[in-house]
Amino acid sequence: MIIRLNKLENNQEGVVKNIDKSVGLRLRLERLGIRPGVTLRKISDVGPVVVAIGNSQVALGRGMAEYVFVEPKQFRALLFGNPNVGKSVVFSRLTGMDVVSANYAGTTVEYTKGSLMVDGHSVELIDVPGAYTIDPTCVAEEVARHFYDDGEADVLINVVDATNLERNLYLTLQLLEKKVPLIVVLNKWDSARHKGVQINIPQLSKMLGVPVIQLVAVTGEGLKELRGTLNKVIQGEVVPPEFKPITHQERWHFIGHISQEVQKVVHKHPSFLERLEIASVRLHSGIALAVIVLAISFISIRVVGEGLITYILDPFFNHIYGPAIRLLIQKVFPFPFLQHLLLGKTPGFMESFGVLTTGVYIPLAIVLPYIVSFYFILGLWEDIGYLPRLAVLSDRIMHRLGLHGHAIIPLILSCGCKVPGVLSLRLLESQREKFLGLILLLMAAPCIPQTAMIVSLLSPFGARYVALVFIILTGVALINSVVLNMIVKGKSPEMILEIPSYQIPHFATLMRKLWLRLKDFLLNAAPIIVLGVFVINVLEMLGVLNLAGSVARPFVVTVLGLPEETISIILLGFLRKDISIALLIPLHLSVKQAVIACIFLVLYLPCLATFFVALKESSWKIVVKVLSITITCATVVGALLHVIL
Ligand SMILES: Nc1nc2c(ncn2[C@@H]2O[C@H](COP(=O)(O)OP(=O)(O)OP(=O)(O)O)[C@@H](O)[C@H]2O)c(=O)[nH]1
Ligand SMILES: [Mg+2]
Repeated sequence: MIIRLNKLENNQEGVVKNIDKSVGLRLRLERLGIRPGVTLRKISDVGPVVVAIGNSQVALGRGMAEYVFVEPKQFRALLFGNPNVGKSVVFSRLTGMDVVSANYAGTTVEYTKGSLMVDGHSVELIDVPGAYTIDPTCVAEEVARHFYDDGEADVLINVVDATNLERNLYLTLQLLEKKVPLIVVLNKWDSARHKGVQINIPQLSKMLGVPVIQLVAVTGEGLKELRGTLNKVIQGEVVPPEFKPITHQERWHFIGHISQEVQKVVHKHPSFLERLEIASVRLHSGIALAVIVLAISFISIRVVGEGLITYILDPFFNHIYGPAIRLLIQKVFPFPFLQHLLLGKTPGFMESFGVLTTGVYIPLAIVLPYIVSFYFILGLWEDIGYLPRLAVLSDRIMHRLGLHGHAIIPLILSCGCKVPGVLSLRLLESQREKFLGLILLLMAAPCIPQTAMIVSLLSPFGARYVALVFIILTGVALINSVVLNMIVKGKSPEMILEIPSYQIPHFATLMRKLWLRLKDFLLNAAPIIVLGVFVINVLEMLGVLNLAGSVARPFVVTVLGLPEETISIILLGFLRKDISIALLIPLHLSVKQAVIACIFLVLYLPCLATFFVALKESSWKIVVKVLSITITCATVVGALLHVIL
């Protein structure tokens, strides 16, 4: 946006773009330093407009200022802090934008930009990925370093975990060296109170030479003060810190001194949660708890998902939506071709393949209930802080697969959707681990829409067949990873992982996160399902599916023992794997064929979205390698099952 100079706010900076007046005026202004490309700050406009350029000030008549066009520079604030201190919650609170937060390090691996208004000034806020230091040791820290270096920040907001002052201050001291106004925010003040941690804020502020604020980001307590301080920085009332660079040793020394001076920890008896924290990472109690957690998750996902389908969605679709939509379409479009396209051939919601019947029913009545239940449970464990503990427990098994325990997080996320799963592979350090992690999550973890479809296809034959598919998938993925770990060169690094304290989840934050993930499904995935049903319908009407069938016949029919109609489904599965499994329903496969088809469709290729994310996160070479492995595995397993079952 380009505006006239006199329209710039006081104290706001702008870059001169153009001077639109006679050459004479332009030359005069240019001599005073006002020329295109120069950054100036407007100081006042009581009489003439006064601007500061570098160290000098220039006053120019209001009429003259009308002809100088500037692009206002947005005030830029960066949220820096260690992983898992609550930066994303602070970001959501300030900008009103929703970003995912969770109680483990590395939730944010990409930065997010948002904006907010502070007393009439527009501020751009960036949620920088968590970093322990600005000397990068992983991808997230490299992104943080990039923001530290680029010199565009007007203020740094350092979010600090108040329960962990010493460890967090290392980054704070590094940020102080940047000589950009800094606000230190002591977040999780509620947990600090609980744990008996007392911090003398005025003293800390004096020792660091910057404003320090206490905050409970999840409830918003202290947010007003943060905005107030931000406003002071905008008004130029907060000077950049004068802090001379010090060495690594000196930094730790200074931190020791600070915490001695400002922090007091009152001894409290270990709470129930603290005792649970210890039990969760010990061998026997840990495994017992993990079994309980997994059982609770599994049962609740199933009960909630099935409950929603049986008691709410199925009755709604069968008794209200179905009759209404059929009546409407038959009245409005009396053309058989269109009716076929929109409503399909048969009345059954799963078999008709009409855009408005099956196309709407699959995403909303079959997949959505499981998305709701899965992400609710996942969000709960995420916010309680259970996942890093599962990482500790699974470390030994994961080592057999060439990974360390932390890889359990991408794997669990992939059970919801592979896209965030692949993104969180950034948590892993070496290329080798990323490669092994990618293969493992592609093979072992069908996403929740796929799982929902497998359940709905196989449950009529009995729950044991659903279990069989998952046991085979897990077995194949494990064997494959063990073998790859032996073949692929290199060693995986040891695990260093921060384990956060358990905390009682904040219900509103939890629900916001659930809504964010549901919205993502409804806006991004559901329309593709509808589109997929449409494309399949058209291809079928044009006879393309039959043609494709005859080409791949020997492979599908002879090797996998599947009927010819599945060929087109396999070809289309790349678009959306969940509909590809739904497409099997009208074929009335035998139970053996259904099991083989499900396993083959899960294993052979990832869906299009996952494919592109994997490509972005790694390289062509790696993706091609990974896909050749998954296709080979799918074929071998399919063929073996055809012979064995
Ligand atoms: N008790 C308490 N919990 C908080 C507070 N602020 C954030 N949390 C929780 O702390 C956890 C981490 O929050 P995030 O916002 O994901 O942290 P982050 O700094 O963005 O973490 P990364 O993206 O991993 O660097 C979440 O479970 C939050 O609900 C707070 O003020 N009090
Ligand atoms: Mg974050």
